[in-house]
Amino acid sequence: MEDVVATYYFRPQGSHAPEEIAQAIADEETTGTWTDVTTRTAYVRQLDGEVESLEASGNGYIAKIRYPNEIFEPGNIPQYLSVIAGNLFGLGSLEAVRLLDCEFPESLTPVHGPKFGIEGIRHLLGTRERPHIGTIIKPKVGLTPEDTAAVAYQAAIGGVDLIKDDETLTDQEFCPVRERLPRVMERLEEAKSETGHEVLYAVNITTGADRIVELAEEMIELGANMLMVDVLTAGFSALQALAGDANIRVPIHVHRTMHAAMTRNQEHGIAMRPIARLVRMLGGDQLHTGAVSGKMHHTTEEVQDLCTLLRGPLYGLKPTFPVSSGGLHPGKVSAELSALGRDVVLQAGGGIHGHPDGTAAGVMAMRQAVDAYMAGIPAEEYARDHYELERALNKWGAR
Ligand code: CAP
Ligand code: MG
Repeated sequence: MEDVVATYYFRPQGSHAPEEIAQAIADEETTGTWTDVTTRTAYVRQLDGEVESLEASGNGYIAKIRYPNEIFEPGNIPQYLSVIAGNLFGLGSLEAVRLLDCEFPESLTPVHGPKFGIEGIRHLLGTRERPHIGTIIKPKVGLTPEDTAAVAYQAAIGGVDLIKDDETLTDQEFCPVRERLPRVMERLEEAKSETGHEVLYAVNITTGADRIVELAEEMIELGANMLMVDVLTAGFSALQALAGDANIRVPIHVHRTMHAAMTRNQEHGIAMRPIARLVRMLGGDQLHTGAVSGKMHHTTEEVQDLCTLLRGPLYGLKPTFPVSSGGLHPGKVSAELSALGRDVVLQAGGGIHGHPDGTAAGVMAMRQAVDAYMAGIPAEEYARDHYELERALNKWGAR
């Protein structure tokens, strides 16, 4: 059976030789420890990790480590992570180490993947190829269920495809989810009777592992047409349980809050790439990838690479819809689409609700910016006869 190959960047501590360090990672994550032990018998050594390649890179080195297939329990993602992203990060002989990627063979790839994926979501909304527009209810927290629903209604009549809770809004006293959800769905139905458009509302069900599936099923009973989960704070197992549940037949929007604690430092931590790979394997229908022109720290290449990973071939799994988000507004649409292509969700919170003429106008301005891009017309030129876009560009600029 094919093995698992993990790629690490590392910088040795002091005078440790890179070969020694790479082997120390391989040993620590398979059959070794800091010293030799008499109990590491010949048959156990068949499970040794192996340094497949090692080369100098920047201030450090890049090593590919091959982990035998047999040390992974098929489908047990927490255990996978305990191997590929476990004790190695604490080794004193390392000054810094970053997990850059990890490729799992098909035998270790949980079968489900996204239930809907890009085509499935496009089918739900009746869109063929244009980018989707998403918004996040803002302010992040504090609105009552009624006011949340009113904001959702405004976004829906403006032409949005997706509305989501923000990553910190769940089931607080000021906005109980069992009151918020039905009110939002009611207002979306009202908007649909006026526009004819379906709108997805990703209700944030991030909660403890002991209740998340039950809560998800209850939300679907209450009319939810999409779920949202903060995958790093809830845990990969939460996503695996939701996506693997046959009773959950709505798309899952995956937020990645807390990722920057691991992904931001280019020398130490876990790159977004292995996280994105796991989210797609585990069934995330949409995943935040960052924005090439937004407020968060990203490089264009990094975001493009994530989109390629999420949309490209992976053991026949459906593609995950990349979500470009974080500081976006209509003036940034062209930069995002030029870099990421059309199979992307452009998601804006402040860039929609901060429009001078309100939420609906903000969505219209985003849609007009997308239409301009699709027609090959510069946004500033298109704005001359598209009022909402003109007002947005006047406020935030055209890039
Ligand atoms: C964006 C957002 C998203 C970020 C997350 C926020 O709001 O709702 O959580 O996009 O970052 O709370 O900042 P704005 P990332 O549109 O108002 O910036 O997508 O990089 O995970
Ligand atoms: Mg947010």
